[in-house]
Amino acid sequence: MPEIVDNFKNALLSSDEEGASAILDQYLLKHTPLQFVEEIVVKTLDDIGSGWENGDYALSQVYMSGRICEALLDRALPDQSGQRWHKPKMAIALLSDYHSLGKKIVYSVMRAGGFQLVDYGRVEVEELVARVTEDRLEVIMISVLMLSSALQVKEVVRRLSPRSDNLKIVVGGAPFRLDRQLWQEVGADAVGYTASDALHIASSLQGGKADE
Ligand code: B12
Repeated sequence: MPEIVDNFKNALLSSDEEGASAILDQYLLKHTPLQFVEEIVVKTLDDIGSGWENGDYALSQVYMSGRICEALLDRALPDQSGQRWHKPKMAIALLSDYHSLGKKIVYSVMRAGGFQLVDYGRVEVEELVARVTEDRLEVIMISVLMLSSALQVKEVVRRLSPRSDNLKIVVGGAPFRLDRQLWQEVGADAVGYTASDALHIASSLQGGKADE
């Protein structure tokens, strides 16, 4: 494991937010915030999650690690970009899950990349289907971290399919990273494994111009 990942992990496990923050600042001298997310945060939290599963760490350490990463990324990821792409008409949601960090990151990265999208927050199937239909979305991005939540996408697809021909359902989150066929099994149109994948997918589905 590279030294920085090791140091970052130790800072998180000992709830040392100041130490973790100093590592972020040092990293940003030579890298982008998105690289920090993808090279350091996701790897470290994955590792802490496996450690918890093996009984090496307490749930409180997992919890504090998530909270510290959230605070750091609120500071590091820009939410603004001068111009916004209003097409495709898009929203992002966390489906039936309390693991909010992935959605938060994808939302910030999409905004920083110039896309306009609505944040539905945490929703259950019923509310998601209603909002997507009402807003006449062209793309819904769904983030999950629990396998049980990933399987709920099936129900979302089943209920939305007869209603909108133009809708694309894009999924992402750990269960899809771990099982590379799962997105097809739940009937999604596309999957992303990183926040930058979300940008590429949105660009490939885009038909309009920046208009703000
Ligand atoms: C931090 C964490 C928590 C924190 C969450 C804090 C928060 N505000 O998010 C807390 C402590 C609250 C928590 C609680 C629980 N957790 Co937890 N947690 C984790 C952990 C360690 C890291 C998750 C994380 O934030 N990763 C970092 C983010 C940035 O990664 P990400 O979500 O994958 O997102 C990236 C990509 O996937 C992608 N992406 C994400 N979404 C989308 C969407 C689209 C459209 C696209 C294109 C891309 C994309 O972009 C992101 C950036 O690159 C994982 C371990 C793991 N391997 O994932 C376990 C894990 C997810 N948790 C697990 C469990 C079991 C739980 C609990 C049930 C524990 C318990 N017994 O209470 C609860 C349940 C909460 C609930 N009901 O939802 C299990 C799930 C197992 C399973 N099979 O489903 C895991 C996998 C741990 C494990 N190895 O067992 N957890």
